[in-house]
Amino acid sequence: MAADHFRTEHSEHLPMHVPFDICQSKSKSKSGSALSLKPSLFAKNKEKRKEQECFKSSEKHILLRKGMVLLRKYISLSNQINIIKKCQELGCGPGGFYQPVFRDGAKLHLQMMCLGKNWDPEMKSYGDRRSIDDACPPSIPVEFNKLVEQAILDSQVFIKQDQKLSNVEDVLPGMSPDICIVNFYTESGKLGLHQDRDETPESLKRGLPVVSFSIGDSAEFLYGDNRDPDMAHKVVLESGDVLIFGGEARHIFHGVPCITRNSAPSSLVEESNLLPGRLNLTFRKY
Ligand SMILES: O=C(O)CCC(=O)C(=O)O
Repeated sequence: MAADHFRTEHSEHLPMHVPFDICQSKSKSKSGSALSLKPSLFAKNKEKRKEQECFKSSEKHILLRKGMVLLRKYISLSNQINIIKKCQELGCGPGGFYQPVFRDGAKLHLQMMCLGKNWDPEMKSYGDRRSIDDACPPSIPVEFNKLVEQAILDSQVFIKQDQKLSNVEDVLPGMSPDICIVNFYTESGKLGLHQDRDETPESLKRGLPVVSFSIGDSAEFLYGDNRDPDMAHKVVLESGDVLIFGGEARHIFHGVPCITRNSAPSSLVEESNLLPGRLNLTFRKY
């Protein structure tokens, strides 16, 4: 991520680093001061019907542009819950979630945690430890990597069939990630348009894809060829969606202008206790 376009909020105080828990505590959710109420059977059935209709009426895989694929509802509910639980556990431990603050007091409008390698938003570079507390980033869980690799393979099969291509690796190369940035957006979270360009020159030159998981509330996702949001295309990313951009699309400008309140599947919220907001994991190869 290139950092200078994210800073929009100023504070005179230096932040204290307290671990951020992406899930509501169980006692709270049971005690009536819950942030989300248990969905009714009617609401649950409505959600299921909506999901089925969505699969019937629209394509599950969408080619947004050359090298850019959206796999709708790709991550199963149980895998989404497992990902939330793992991110909660890692996020509350050493190297867990924090809100990045720049030297001038500007803040990112999200909570961030790095896996594999630390990405420093101020320096726009990767390293082994982060400056706020010298913590090493946790490793990427093996099951996350497996899902990423499978999503790329499925996208390649889709592109091959859709575009009648013989060498799909030229359009969307394979990738085994060694870094992941996990973002948690509260309902007011956002991220300005930027390019992901801090990986190694080789990784960028080869167009090794960025793979992004969306879990929780939906988000508007903007993408385009420059930093101007008015020129950008928009797609809504929903819980369970996987977005992949590699090859020619690796250098697109992209960002998240807003989160849609109360749009997470109620069964996901009920079973995971995820706070209102959106969990996003973006995987790359350093
Ligand atoms: O939240 C998203 O969908 C995008 C995240 C992103 O652009 C990044 O981490 O570089």
